[in-house]
Amino acid sequence: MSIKKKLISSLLPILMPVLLGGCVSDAASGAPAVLDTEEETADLISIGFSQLGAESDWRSANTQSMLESFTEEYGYSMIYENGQQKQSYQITALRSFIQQEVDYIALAPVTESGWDGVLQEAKDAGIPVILVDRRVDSDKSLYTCWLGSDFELESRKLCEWLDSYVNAKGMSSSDINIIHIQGTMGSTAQIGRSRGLANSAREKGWNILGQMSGDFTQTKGREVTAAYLKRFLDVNVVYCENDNEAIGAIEAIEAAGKTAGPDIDKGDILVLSFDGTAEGAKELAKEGKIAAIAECNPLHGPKVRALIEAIEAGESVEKFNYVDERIFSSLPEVSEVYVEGVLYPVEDVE
Ligand code: GZL
Ligand code: ZN
Repeated sequence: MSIKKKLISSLLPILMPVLLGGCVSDAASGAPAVLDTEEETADLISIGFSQLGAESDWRSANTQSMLESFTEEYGYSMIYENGQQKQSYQITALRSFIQQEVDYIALAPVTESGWDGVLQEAKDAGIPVILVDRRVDSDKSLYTCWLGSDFELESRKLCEWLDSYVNAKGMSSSDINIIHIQGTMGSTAQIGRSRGLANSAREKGWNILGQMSGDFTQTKGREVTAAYLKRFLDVNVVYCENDNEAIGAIEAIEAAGKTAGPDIDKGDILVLSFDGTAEGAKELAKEGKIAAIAECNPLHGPKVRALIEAIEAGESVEKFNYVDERIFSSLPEVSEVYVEGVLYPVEDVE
């Protein structure tokens, strides 16, 4: 129940008798009257959740985590809307939540720009907005807080892994020829994972032969990789911005008669990925067809609920809240990566 509703409902039992001309305490004994109000039917907190789509295994896990974290037994009623990766659908969903006077809005925005108007409407309606997973470029005053990943850190971990692996294989950075399959353009995950690769490639001296969006899907990941393999015969690394693109890329590599594998010094193509959610991708990583995965943790539900509970309790919450994430590989050459002064162990694929 929102703070507003809680206040009214807590005052009601006291005000009601007065309002009805009764008195708050029993005149004879002076003891406070035991108001026989109905057993307080726990008034559920309503939350509208605008999810951006269902494009990937990560997204499905994220949706599942949110839905199972906001059930009646936790005291919530959730309205879930799938935006099908269209911002206009998400904005329509937010407007319907505002119309229904939900207590909270959770928004996983497909891309960062274009939210100022509807976020202002939510603010004017007094409905706190919690951003989940990706961010918006709107003014920070238009949302209560955000929970998600440090996408550029995910990328730096994977790039440090690649740098160590190339050295372990006795190759030089100038031998590295990367095709870069980007995520949904303009999404926070794509922005961070692309910036991380661009900075690392420049610092290490890798070659990026081409980059194009695979929209975080297997189909487009396969199509873009197939097109690039026709154009560039010396590709030896495919950097995919999520598991589903990596699965598609490996299909394209094998369809082209090449090998996705660890022996980059013997003509294999090394595939790198993000998420570590899709079972298929974890299997491929166990086989070494995906060389390393930077984990992207989709299980935001319990953390979003904890944020709302803190807000309900009148506590202040951090504006930006990060989830912890690991790096996985089944290849033995690299046991840890060092990024901005922090050591991250490379964990075996689960
Ligand atoms: C990252 C998330 C990305 C995943 C993709 O937090 O926004 O979107 O990495 C998903 O799998 O489609
Ligand atoms: Zn992440």
